[in-house]
Amino acid sequence: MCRVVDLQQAVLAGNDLRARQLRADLAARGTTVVNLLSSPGSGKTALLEQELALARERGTRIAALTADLATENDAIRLARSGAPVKQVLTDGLCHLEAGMLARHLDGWLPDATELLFVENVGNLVCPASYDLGETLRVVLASVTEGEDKPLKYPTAFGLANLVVVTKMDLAGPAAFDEAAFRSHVAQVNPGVEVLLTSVRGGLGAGELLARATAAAAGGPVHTPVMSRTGTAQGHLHGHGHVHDHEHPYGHGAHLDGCDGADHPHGHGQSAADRLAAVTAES
Ligand SMILES: Nc1nc2c(ncn2[C@@H]2O[C@H](COP(=O)(O)OP(=O)(O)OP(=O)(O)O)[C@@H](O)[C@H]2O)c(=O)[nH]1
Ligand SMILES: [Zn+2]
Ligand SMILES: [Zn+2]
Ligand SMILES: [Zn+2]
Repeated sequence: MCRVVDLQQAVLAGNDLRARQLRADLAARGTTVVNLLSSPGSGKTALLEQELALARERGTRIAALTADLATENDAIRLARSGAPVKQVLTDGLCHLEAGMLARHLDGWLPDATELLFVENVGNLVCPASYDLGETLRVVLASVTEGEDKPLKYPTAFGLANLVVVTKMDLAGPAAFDEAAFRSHVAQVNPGVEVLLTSVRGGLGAGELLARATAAAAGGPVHTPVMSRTGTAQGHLHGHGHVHDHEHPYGHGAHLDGCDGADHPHGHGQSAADRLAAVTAES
């Protein structure tokens, strides 16, 4: 079991290295990456469709890459904005990695792209552990998912530079408790901004684009507490052992249903956490 944990650490460290390289390469060509994470169906593509269209109207040089397990539906939707769009089929892998992203950008990403939005695979667990060289990591949650999600997925929410609530038009019928949601976000990520949006009715339209544009211009970006207390590489891996070891999808489900044992999703951001993980899993 120790070997498995070590392997997970090694894979994540390898990803970190490639992510740092990618971040530097993209910075050199003037491109800022925004990484969008959420559960399946939270509304990543819908929000992106809206923000891409606005960006095009304003003349912002924007592009989008969307990752999906199996279909090209999202790319077809996003391409209607007229922005360059690329679909990555992950063939069952439930997250993107920095090396994969770099390969897909190579020869595709138009020169002078200011903003690249990356829609990660719909999954709140392991995409959180993979830095993609982004400047802004945005975690979305729709009002129908429940106010407790920040506590159940502390790594995803804890490492976000920005949190976006989607489908606010359904807040009433869903009895969404905004105060509770905000308080849960603040527990795992104090100080992070929570944006309220709806693509039906346009609440918060253009706000994500504005945050991305500001970050691209070198404006201040929220630094999550978790990233400061993370590993030597400067960010935390794995499932965020802030609370009890939560695995909503479970390890078994993840390994069986996802991409097998070659898909480590690290545990343990410190020696103590690593020890706890080994003890718990052996
Ligand atoms: N009422 C309402 N529905 C929305 C809103 N945003 C998205 N939806 C709906 O929610 C469903 C899922 O939206 P998507 O944009 O496909 O979600 P996604 O996060 O991209 O999904 P995956 O790529 O599968 O992870 C669609 O039926 C959308 O029409 C919103 O603001 N209000
Ligand atoms: Zn989508
Ligand atoms: Zn995965
Ligand atoms: Zn795990």
